Amino acid sequence: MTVLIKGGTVVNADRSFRADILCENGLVSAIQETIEASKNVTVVDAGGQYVMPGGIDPHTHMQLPFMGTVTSEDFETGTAAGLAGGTTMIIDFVIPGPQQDVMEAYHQWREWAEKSVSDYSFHVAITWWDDTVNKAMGTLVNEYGVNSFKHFMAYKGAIMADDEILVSSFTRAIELGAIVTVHAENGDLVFRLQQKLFEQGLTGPEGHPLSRPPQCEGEAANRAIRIAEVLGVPLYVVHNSCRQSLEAITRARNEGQRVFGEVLAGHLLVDDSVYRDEDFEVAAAHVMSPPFRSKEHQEALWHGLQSGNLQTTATDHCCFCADQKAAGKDDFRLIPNGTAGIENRMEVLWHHGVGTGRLTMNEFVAVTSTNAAQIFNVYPRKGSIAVGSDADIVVWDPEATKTISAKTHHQKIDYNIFEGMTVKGCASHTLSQGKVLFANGKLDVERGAGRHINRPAFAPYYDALQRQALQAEPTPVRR
Ligand code: DUC
Ligand code: ZN
Ligand code: ZN
Repeated sequence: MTVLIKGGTVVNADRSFRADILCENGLVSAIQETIEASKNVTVVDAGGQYVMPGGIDPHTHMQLPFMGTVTSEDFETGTAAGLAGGTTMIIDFVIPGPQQDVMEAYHQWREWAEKSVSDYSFHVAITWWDDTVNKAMGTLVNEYGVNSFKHFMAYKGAIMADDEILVSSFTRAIELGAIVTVHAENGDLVFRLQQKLFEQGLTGPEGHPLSRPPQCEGEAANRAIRIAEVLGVPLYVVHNSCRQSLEAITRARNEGQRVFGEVLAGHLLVDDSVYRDEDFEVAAAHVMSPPFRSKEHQEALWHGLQSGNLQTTATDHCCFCADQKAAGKDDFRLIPNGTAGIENRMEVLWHHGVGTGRLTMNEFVAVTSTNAAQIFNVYPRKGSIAVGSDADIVVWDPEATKTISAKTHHQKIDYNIFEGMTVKGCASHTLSQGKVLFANGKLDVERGAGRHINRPAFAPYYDALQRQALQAEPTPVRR
């Protein structure tokens, strides 16, 4: 399929310019002020619209077995919903169970993802440690295009990584040229607070945020940052929800440390009053970790994004329907954690970010696509409209308005955390691999058309290796 996107303004992270774009064989083949349409070319009229790199959501959980159930959204429906909102690539997570063989888990997730309709890649979680895990990390980096490893500092008794695991895994990541990521919440504290609140009779979803205060997140973020600092490994902190973790990241960045921070669209726009809703279904629908926070935290997160101390936006798309959330009717600790958002991330960010003047259009592209591509090493194949890049493109209509609702969204979940929000600016067309898969409200996708995207290792971290060598061979004091 050859597609010509005509009449639009190209918006990349670094600049905007008027140009037509030709897409052939899945790639951008030409960008010129005017390209004439030849025969057999599909023309997308982008007059009055912006043409931007397709969104990259670096944090999703499709088809995740979690808390006794499996998310309602799988890789096919989830990537399709992403396309409807302008997102053309996800980075999902392989999460081995405690003691599960890491390679076995990896192959299982790869098989599940084969039905994706757009491109995908995987972070791999390190949930336990022994020599086989150490070896698997090497195999994943050297043979399977994995360059990022995730660590859950919460979920005690399940997938939590304690400090010993963090130190082992971070050390291995340095040798391999991989980046490490953390879900930063102090799992021991959360466990203790959950127990205490439940014993005090607080069994409903309002207990969820109380059991996971911002201090738990700030402590864990700071701990991971300091461990990463000592070992010299680059660190990416996922879903920062509060001032405390943002401050830890900002401090470290000011000290010259290579630390990156992600923020979810939900954490920017939904506040913690939802947990006090009298309808259990509504309150439970918002149970995710870390929880939604007060407006003061939201404001801090916007500032983090504006200042560049937070570089990426994601969704933690992790869908559970009301019947699944009901597992925690009498005990908030059993409500499966997760909310949706892949379809709405870009439009709510545009409306509340670009529409309010908090972000420029170029910054919008940076935080929805380019920065993730650079941090996770798929740039400029992804995250840029350039000759030779993948033709993953969103045509953005800045004048279109839409009211978000679970009744009309494509996400496979019966609730939308942005329900009733009217946004101005949304995707009119989304192209993946040079094919128009979403146009004017309609999806036209092919199961299995998505590809696994290899992400090569980074250049060796020489300074970290040197520092380690110095630590390994300290100079004794002559006495
Ligand atoms: N948080 C969630 O809300 N769901 C999945 C995993 C996570 O960390
Ligand atoms: Zn998480
Ligand atoms: Zn997550």
